[in-house]
Amino acid sequence: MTRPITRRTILDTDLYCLTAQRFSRGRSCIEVVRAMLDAGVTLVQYREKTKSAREKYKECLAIREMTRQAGAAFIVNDDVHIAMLVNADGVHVGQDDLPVESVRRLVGEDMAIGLSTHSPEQARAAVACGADYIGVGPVFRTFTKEDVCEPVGFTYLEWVAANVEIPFVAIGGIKEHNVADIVRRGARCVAMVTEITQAEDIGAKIDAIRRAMAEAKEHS
Ligand code: TZP
Ligand code: MG
Repeated sequence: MTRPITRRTILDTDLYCLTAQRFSRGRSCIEVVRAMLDAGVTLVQYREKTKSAREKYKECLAIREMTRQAGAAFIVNDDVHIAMLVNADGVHVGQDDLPVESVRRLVGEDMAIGLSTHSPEQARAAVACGADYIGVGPVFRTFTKEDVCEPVGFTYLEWVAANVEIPFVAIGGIKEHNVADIVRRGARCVAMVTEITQAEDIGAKIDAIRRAMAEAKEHS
């Protein structure tokens, strides 16, 4: 399935899938991305915290090609230079990474910039500094991310849904069994790491998550 991929539309999808090779049952992140794309996922982020720059670059080149062929968007976490070198559609940064204004000076006007946020103050600042979308989380407790802050819960998510005019994605501890709660609180796009990378059958897991999301949307 192809869709227009621009700074404005990059989050126009239900599921935002991230890589995490160390939580992938011994599969490479490339194999996992293959399964995600085969299941129809149209937004993938490369997030590999412990690999060398050379390895990350090599894998991002491969995933760029795979996502291009699938018509899916590709976002690189943290590494602005790798995002630029592989012609990614976006780069995602956190509160301790390079400021969005500086990233914008590097990547130019076409690449989307996502920023992780954990509070209304950070959300307001993200909009003011020109982020194209924000991450909202961790909604639930997660053990996937190191040095993660306390869960922000539904309060911040609902505040964002009601008050923030740029697209947002909910993240952190989201699973098939709780994704409906996230959708009912106003999230259209949901990001998951381990629920998908650790699934035995990635395609079946993605189908089940999407069904749960569609059902929750219908009833809210
Ligand atoms: N940012 C906030 S929570 C998180 C990131 C990257 C990790 C989410 O991982 P999981 O396995 O979906 O809880
Ligand atoms: Mg970061």
